[in-house]
Amino acid sequence: MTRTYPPVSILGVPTDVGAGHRGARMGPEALRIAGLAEALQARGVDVVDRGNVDGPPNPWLPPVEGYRHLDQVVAWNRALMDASAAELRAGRMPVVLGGDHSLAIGSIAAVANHCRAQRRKLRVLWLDAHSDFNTSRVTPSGNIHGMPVACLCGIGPDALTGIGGHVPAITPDQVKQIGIRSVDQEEKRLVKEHGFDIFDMRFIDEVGMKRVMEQALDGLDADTHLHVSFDVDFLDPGIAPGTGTTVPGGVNYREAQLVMEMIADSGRMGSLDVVEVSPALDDRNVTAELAVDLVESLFGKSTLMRD
Ligand code: Z70
Ligand code: MN
Ligand code: MN
Ligand code: MN
Repeated sequence: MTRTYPPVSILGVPTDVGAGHRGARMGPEALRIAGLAEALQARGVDVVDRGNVDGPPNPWLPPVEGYRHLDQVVAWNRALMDASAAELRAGRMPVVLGGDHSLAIGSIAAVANHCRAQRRKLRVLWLDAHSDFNTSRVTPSGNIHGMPVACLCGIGPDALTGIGGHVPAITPDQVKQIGIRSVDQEEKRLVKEHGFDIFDMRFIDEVGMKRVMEQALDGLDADTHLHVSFDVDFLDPGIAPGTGTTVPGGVNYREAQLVMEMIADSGRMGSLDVVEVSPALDDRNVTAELAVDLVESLFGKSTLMRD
């Protein structure tokens, strides 16, 4: 079946205020240079690049009461949430180019509000090496890119948990995490307590990616909006070195393609984040190029033989 896709709006979010390394602020340009818009246009998708959302610079300060750069993270997320909400209202699919993963708070808060307004269900696929479920009390770093899932589930500072006006923005049963292999000690306790589905690398090894994705996508229907939040450290560092916190033992090329193909086949993707590309750590932009290749598969590239 040949699918048609909704029109896409690219939103760049050049920030690393939520990260422990500086450099993800250059991610949006790297993804543009790797040809993201052109690749989707070549697939027949209506794409408009809205340019970058505005936000404050990175002051590079230590954490205060368990949070680094909280005010700056809030400012970036408010700007992104408003920009993304406008695209959703216009019937367009936001494709958000990060930037560090703290931006998922504003991105997903906008999507959650849109789904509530339209009485649609929301499923979040979180593709990441990390669970990003830390709190100010247990965080080893204070970096807010390690906290977005907790904030979205209502655990965190009011300025972030309440950003969309509805607390919690989402509930743990809406989140499926895939590729997880680095969770801090206390964070483990929290994720178990909240009980969302985590398909970690061991489970992927034992069960295989096809069955993992069948479970992660189970129960989607015509009334479900699927949000994909893709942290490139999901991928094995051997194929995706250009990110601040590489973790060995990640998802390989073929597994990653299968993930994207199965999401494409679901026909439900309504919004996407591509985050944590850090060009100064990369090898000739291979990580951004791989991310673009995988986004093409999210838009049906590799399923052509089955048309
Ligand atoms: C660690 C922390 C993280 C991304 C690192 C790391 C979190 N759990 N997330 N890189 N993308 O500091 O909270
Ligand atoms: Mn919609
Ligand atoms: Mn992440
Ligand atoms: Mn990560």
